[in-house]
Amino acid sequence: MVTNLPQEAKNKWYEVTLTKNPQEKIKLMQEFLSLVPKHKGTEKLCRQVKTQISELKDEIEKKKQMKKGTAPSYFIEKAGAAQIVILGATNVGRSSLLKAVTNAEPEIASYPYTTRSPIPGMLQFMDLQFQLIESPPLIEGASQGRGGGFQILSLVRNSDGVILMVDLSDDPIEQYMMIIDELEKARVMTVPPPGEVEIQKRGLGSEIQFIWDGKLVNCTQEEVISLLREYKIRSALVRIKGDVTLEIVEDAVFGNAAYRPTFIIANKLDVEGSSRWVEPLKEVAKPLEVVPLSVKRFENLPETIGSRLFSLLQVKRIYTKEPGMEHSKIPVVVKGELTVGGLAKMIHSDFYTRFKYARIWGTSAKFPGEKVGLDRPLADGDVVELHV
Ligand SMILES: Nc1nc2c(ncn2[C@@H]2O[C@H](COP(=O)(O)OP(=O)(O)OP(=O)(O)O)[C@@H](O)[C@H]2O)c(=O)[nH]1
Ligand SMILES: [Mg+2]
Repeated sequence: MVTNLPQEAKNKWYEVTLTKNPQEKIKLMQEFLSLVPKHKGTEKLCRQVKTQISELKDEIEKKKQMKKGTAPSYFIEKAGAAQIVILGATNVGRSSLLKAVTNAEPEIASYPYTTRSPIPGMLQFMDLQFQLIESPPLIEGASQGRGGGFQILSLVRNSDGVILMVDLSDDPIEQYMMIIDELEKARVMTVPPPGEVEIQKRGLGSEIQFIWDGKLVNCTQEEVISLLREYKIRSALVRIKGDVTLEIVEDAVFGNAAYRPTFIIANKLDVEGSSRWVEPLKEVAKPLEVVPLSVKRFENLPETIGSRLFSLLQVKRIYTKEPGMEHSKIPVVVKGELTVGGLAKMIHSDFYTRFKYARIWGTSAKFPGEKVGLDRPLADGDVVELHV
């Protein structure tokens, strides 16, 4: 269901998108909210806009603090194949996990709120590394800024994935629901959306143009164009990925939600009575994977976490080689799909523009050294020799 906002509200949102000034934006967003009729169909939208208002207020506050030099920063430079945030309520064992699988030495204590700022560590898995970051504990109301919530949630937004950690000895379902709820309010999704829309606004004069990496579901191209017109979007590049409904298009007008691949570690399985929570938690958390374990007792933890992340993020290691030479020992590491053309672009634009052919070895090759073009998809472990 699209929200069916009155045209007045749609016009107001257009004004919101025109201004860059945060104070002005907040004022217009508040005016926008007052124009939105309150019912079930607009609930989610109102929540999202309220979160955006809170985030802007926080941004203004931080800028002030920055001038005074008192702003805490949670930003951590990315390293390794991916940056993963260990997220959870207090005392669930986040520091214990970080210490068990990385080189970091966080403080572990039986009392709550030990970790006050994010702590990074590197997890070695096969010939690559994942960067894990223990986040300070997440509390209810984080999406409204409680307990440093904005900083924690922006840490999550900037990451490539999440390990959501719960404590099996203390109602893990409640912990799980609280965290998912806060993430949702902050427009972070833990399961992939069926479709995505990217709206790139362009200068006046051009029309609405589509790029198709998917299809429209239950709506026509004309309906999409007329919905966008109602929001005064008349010239834009609109990329349709996956299965896109009119609702998803409208969502994109208000700023896209971010998808962060996630799996759950249900810790403290060693505590008596904990195992009774495992099945109910799995049921509630579907389709997220739940890994019940005890950080204290578990052996082979780096391997277990590493392999989970490897498949969750669809990591691929591609080894390049020059003719007549051994392949490189250090792989090019990517997440998601990659073609020979994509690899060439990654290495140097010259390899792409002057590309003649490539030879490949590994699972993607029909036979060792097969000659292929730019479109050939690559798999983990492939060796590629580019010819220009
Ligand atoms: N029984 C049991 N206790 C554990 C396990 N893992 C961690 N703990 C204990 O749980 C307590 C909290 O562990 P931490 O690793 O500090 O937890 P945290 O999530 O980092 O906590 P804060 O940073 O304070 O929010 C400590 O007393 C740990 O020894 C486990 O697998 N089993
Ligand atoms: Mg800790």
